[in-house]
Amino acid sequence: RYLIYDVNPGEGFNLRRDVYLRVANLVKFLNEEQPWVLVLPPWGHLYHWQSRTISNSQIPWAKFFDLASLRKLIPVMEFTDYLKVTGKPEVESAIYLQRYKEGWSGGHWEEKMHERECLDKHGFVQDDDGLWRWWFWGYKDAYAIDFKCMSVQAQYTFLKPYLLHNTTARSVLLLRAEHLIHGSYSEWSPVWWTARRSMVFSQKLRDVADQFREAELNSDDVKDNTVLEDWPEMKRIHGDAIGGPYMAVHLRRKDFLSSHTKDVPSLAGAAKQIREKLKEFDLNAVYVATDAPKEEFLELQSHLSEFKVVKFEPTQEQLDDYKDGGVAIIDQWICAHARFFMGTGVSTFTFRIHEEREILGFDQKMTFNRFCGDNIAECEQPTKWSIKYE
Ligand SMILES: Nc1nc2c(ncn2[C@@H]2O[C@H](COP(=O)(O)OP(=O)(O)OP(=O)(O)O)[C@@H](O)[C@H]2O)c(=O)[nH]1
Ligand SMILES: *[C@@H]1O[C@H](CO)[C@@H](O)[C@H](O)[C@H]1NC(C)=O
Repeated sequence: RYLIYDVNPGEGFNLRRDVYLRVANLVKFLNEEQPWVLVLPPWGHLYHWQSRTISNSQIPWAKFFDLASLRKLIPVMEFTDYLKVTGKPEVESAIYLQRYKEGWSGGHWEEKMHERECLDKHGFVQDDDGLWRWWFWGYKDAYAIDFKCMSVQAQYTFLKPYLLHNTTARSVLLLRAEHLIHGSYSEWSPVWWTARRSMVFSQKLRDVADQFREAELNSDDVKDNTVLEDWPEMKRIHGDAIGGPYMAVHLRRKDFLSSHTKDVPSLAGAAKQIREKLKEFDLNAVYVATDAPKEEFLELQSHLSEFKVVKFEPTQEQLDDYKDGGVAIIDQWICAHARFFMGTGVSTFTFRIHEEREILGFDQKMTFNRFCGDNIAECEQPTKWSIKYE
């Protein structure tokens, strides 16, 4: 049987990666009883998909992740392969997950799910033949035979008996999968980490990032003790990884400048915090991952003129090939290999780097650090280990 899923169009790349873990683990638990395959939803900028070319919006997972590694956790296939294998652009049952209209009754949280009237704009429309049409990531022929809305308040494991016993559909599409929470299998659980470890970046993107590390930052895995092994075999303890002779930062700007003023310093403030750490660890190079426009990067560089300050700048050709997601992954991979890392509080992008460094085996003191806003007295260090839930 096939489980397909989708996430709220408003969610960013890095939160979507966390939703993958929930659905992947659901499929892992389903496979204890019955063979299920997880069908991977094509990547794309869902908000803007109409203004983009189809080839730009239907990005396969293999562009970003190593499918052989994902498959060491559960069987996965791309949506295009699902269409080929099943021979028709059909999903038997589409289930749109939603909240309960009445909220939490009595402030008491319990796991539950019930078929209910639809509360949100879901985009499913029944055609003259009774088939449910939806945008299906731009695969316009696709349809669902059955569609329903389901109020749900549960961790993902709660869907297992439902999928096994309440529905006989061979293919089930779960919409708004971010409604399912990790619950007891959150990031303190080995179940969470095992799935997280399987999300290895694609070889190609890792190679690009590794070449940059070598050419610009004098960093290579053997010297740095960061050789990546097959993830199920890989055993590291904190402090095993040394990292390259550079510091890396994730400096989240753009919307965070107004929405998280306590977490984001001015560029001069950021430079001051970077300088202190470079001196503390006797390093002279810093890698900058940021969503800031070029002028801001240049300004940061000018505040740190006595040091080497670099970032990965894709050529237009590289950007067309790797896409925004690939460039973000290259940034994350380079940050994950630095001797010392400083991120931005509450950014999911930073959390993903923390996790990568945990997997590689860095001392936690070298990972859980963050920028403090200018003149902010209480700026918690080490940064809290926290994942943003729906
Ligand atoms: N390449 C690159 N992109 C970044 C960086 N920081 C943020 N972004 C982009 O900014 C956007 C916001 O972050 P997302 O990846 O969507 O994740 P999110 O869940 O919205 O994360 P936060 O908003 O940071 O909590 C995405 O398009 C990122 O790719 C960075 O350092 N490098
Ligand atoms: C699933 O089936 C069980 C047993 O028949 C029933 O009690 C339950 O309400 C069903 N769940 C949903 C969400 O329909």
